[in-house]
Amino acid sequence: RLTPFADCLYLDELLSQVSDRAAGSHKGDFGHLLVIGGAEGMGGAALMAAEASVRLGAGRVSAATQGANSIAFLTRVPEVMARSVSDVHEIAPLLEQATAIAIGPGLGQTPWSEQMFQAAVNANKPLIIDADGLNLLARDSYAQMLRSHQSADCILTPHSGEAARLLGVSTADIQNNRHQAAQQLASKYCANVVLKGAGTLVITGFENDQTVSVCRYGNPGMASGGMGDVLTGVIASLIAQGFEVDLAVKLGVSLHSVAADQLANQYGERGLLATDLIPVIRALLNNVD
Ligand code: NPW
Ligand code: AMP
Ligand code: MG
Repeated sequence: RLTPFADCLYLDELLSQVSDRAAGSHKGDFGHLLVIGGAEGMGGAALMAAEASVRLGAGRVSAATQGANSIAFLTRVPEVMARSVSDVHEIAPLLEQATAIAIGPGLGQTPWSEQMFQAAVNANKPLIIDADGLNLLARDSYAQMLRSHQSADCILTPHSGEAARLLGVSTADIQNNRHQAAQQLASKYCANVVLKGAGTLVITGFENDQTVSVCRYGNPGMASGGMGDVLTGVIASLIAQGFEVDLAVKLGVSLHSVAADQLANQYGERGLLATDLIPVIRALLNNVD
């Protein structure tokens, strides 16, 4: 059910808040994102998030992944500094240099994933949690850890299945009352929330500064694997490079869905790939037709 009293997101209005880069800018001005994910068999998810983030303008992007996945990063997107990390000691220097962290795409729920999650939360930097990061967060001990260690901005990007696990209800319960579910997530985790799906709901800020928005862009062509992983990379990139969280989240959600609409108009909905969106999102952000 769509929410009748949420503000609609308008891409043009959000883009009007984006300033040009100063002529003398250097990469250090646009942050350093660390993407953590890619357990065996799901390296593509972390790769898509990292590729989207480097294409959206983060000054530097590092990726912490598992096993042989790092070779795929080097061949597909050498701009990303990818490294296989096996424990908290190896990820510590990567966390130290990051200006924002995205954790979850293809992370898995293994002892390795748990170590990565704990280290990311303890770093206390702007943190985007998606996919298996959310599945870990559904455990009480991790929810408690987030509440006690995270004072920097936190953004949760669940689909309805992930939201159901976080709130301990069924997916149908979430779908039947998406607005209430998003509100509950925001208050339970003291986080900004993107409740994905047709009519994505976005809750940003707290108490009197809180806004609730709905994204009317997007289409069922987006119901394909990897779409959410690209969205994570887009939002994380904008945050890492210094956009205010409120703008980064709303703009990221809108850019992602408008790009999907443009591609669906051109080629149809079936067969839309998550990575197809990346150059279109880039052009939209840069205001290039
Ligand atoms: P159903 O089936 O309809 O009853 P999972 P995942 C529900 C990685 N990936 N509206 C759905 O319910 C991710 O990053 C890797 C309503 C089902 O039960 C994660 O780390 C890829 N319900 C990992 O895989 C590409 C919805 O949720 C469940 C819903 C697992 O993530 C793919 C499915 O969710 C993937 O991104 C909606 N909009 N969406 C790669 N190339 O490496 C979902 N559900 O079990 O959390 O599985 O989302 O695939
Ligand atoms: P994920 O399930 O994590 O891969 O994320 C899927 C992405 O595609 C989210 O941004 C959803 O909002 C979007 N999406 C999936 N299905 C639809 C749909 N039917 N209409 C609009 N957006 C959708
Ligand atoms: Mg996902």
